[in-house]
Amino acid sequence: LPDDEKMLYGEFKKDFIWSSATASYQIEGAWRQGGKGLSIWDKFTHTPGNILQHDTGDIACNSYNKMEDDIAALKKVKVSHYRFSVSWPRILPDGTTKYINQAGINYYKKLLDSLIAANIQPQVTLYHWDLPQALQDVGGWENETIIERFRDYADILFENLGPKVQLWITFNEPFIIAILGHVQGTHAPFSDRPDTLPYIVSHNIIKAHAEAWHVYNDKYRASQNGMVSITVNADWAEPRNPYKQEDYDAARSVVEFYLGWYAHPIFNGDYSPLMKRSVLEQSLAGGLTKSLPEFTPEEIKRINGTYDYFGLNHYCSVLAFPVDFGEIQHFEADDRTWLESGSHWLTMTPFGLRRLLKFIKHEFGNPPIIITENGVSENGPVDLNDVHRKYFYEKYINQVLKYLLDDVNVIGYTAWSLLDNLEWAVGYTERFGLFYINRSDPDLPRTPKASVSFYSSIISCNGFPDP
Ligand code: GBH
Repeated sequence: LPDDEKMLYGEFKKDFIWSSATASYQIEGAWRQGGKGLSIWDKFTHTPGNILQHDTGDIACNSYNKMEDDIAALKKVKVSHYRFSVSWPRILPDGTTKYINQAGINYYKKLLDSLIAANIQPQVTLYHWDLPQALQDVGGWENETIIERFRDYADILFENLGPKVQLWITFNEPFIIAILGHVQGTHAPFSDRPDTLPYIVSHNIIKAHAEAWHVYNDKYRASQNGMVSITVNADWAEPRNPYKQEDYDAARSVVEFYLGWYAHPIFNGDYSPLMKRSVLEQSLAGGLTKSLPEFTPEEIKRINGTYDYFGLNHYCSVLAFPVDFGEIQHFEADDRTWLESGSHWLTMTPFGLRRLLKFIKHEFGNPPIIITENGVSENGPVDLNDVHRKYFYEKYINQVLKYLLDDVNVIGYTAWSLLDNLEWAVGYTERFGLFYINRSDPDLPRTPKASVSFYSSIISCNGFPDP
C-alpha cells in the first residue's frame, strides 16, 4: 500500500479524453415537454415511498430548457468531452418506431451542435435507465422482443445523431439495472420476482447491446468511424485478511462477478466460468429457482467482440471475506480508516482504481479503457469549498496516471457529475456535482464548487507536471 499512495508526477498521453458526465433522467426535467413519452423513472418517482423526500425528476436541473447554462459550465471546466444520455421516450414516446418524435431528435441535435461549437466532443449513452413505460408494460427487459426495440432505437440515433458523434455507450451499468431494478427494487421498474429475473434481464441486455453494435458496424462505421461500447460498473475488492487464502478468493469473486457477467461475454465470449458456477452454487444453496440462461454457440460468436473500447464506472473498493449464509457466499466490508463521503456505500479508496485497471488489462485482452464515471458526493449543508472532492479527484486521477507505469491503455477519464442532480432513490440529498444547484432558486443556477478550478487545472496541465 505505501507505494500505491505515493504521488506520481507526469502527464497523460496526448489526446487523452477529459470529460464530465450526466444522465437524461437525472438532469433534463421537462418530463412532459416536447412530446416526450413517460419512462419507468417517471412512474417510479411518482409512486409514493420510492424516493427520499418525494423527489422526482420532473424538473431536475431543467437541462432541457437550460442547455446554454450546461455548455457554459462545461466550458468553465475546460473538458474536451461531455458524456450525456439520450432519453429513449423523448425520441420514441412509446418505445417503438411507430412514432418518431422529431422534437426530441432536434433537442439532441442542438445539444450536439452547441457542444461542437464550444469545441467539446460528445460521448453519448443510449440507455441510462429511463426505459419507455410502454415497453415496461409489455415486460421491459424481461421480454426478449426488447432486443429488436433497442436495435431500432439505436439505429435511429446512429442515423440522426451519428454524423456528430464519435463515442457511443450502449448501456450504463447493466449490473445496476439487473440488481437494483429487478432484485432490490430500489430502482425502477421494481420487481417482486427476484430469483431468475436479473439473469433474464441481463441476458436480453447483453444481446441488445450486441445487436446495436452490429447495426453500427454494418451500417454506419464506414461513414461515421466512431467507437461503440458498453459501460460496466465494478468495485475493487481486497481480501479483508491478507493472510487468508479464502479472503483472496472472496475478493476475486467480487471483482469477477461484476465484470464476468457482462464484460466476459462481450470481450472474451460467454459468461465467465465463475459466473456460471456461482449462480449454480447460490441456487443450490438457497433452494431457489435461480439459473443463468445459456447462449447458443451462434449467440456466443455474435456477442463476442462487440466492443471498440472498455467503458468503466468505478467509485470505490471493499474488503471481502467468505461467509456461508446459504445463498450469500461472500461479504463485503469497509476498513474503518477509509474516508467516508456523502453516500454510505462510497469510501475514498483511490488505490483500488489502479488495481482494477490492471485487472481489466489482463482479463480482457488489453483493450483501450475509458473511465466513464468516477466521483464523490456530499450531503447536508452546502459548502462550496468541497475539499473532499478535490482530494478525491487528485488521488484517483493520480492513480489513473500510473497507467504509464503499468502500461494499461487508458484513453479517457470522466468525472461524475457535472451537476448536482437527481441521485436516483436518494433524490437530491446526495450531491455528486462539480456545480452546485440551489434548488430553492427557480432559475436553478449552476454555481461552481472549488473542485471546478481544481479539476480544470489538472485538465489544463494534462496531469500532474513535476513541481
Ligand atoms: C452510477 O452508479 C450511476 O451511473 C449514476 O447515474 C449515479 O448518479 C452515480 O453512480 C452515483 O451513484 O444505497 O446501497 O442501494 C453507481 C452505482 C448505484 C452505486 C446506486 C450505489 C446505491 C447503493 N451506484 N447504489 S444502496
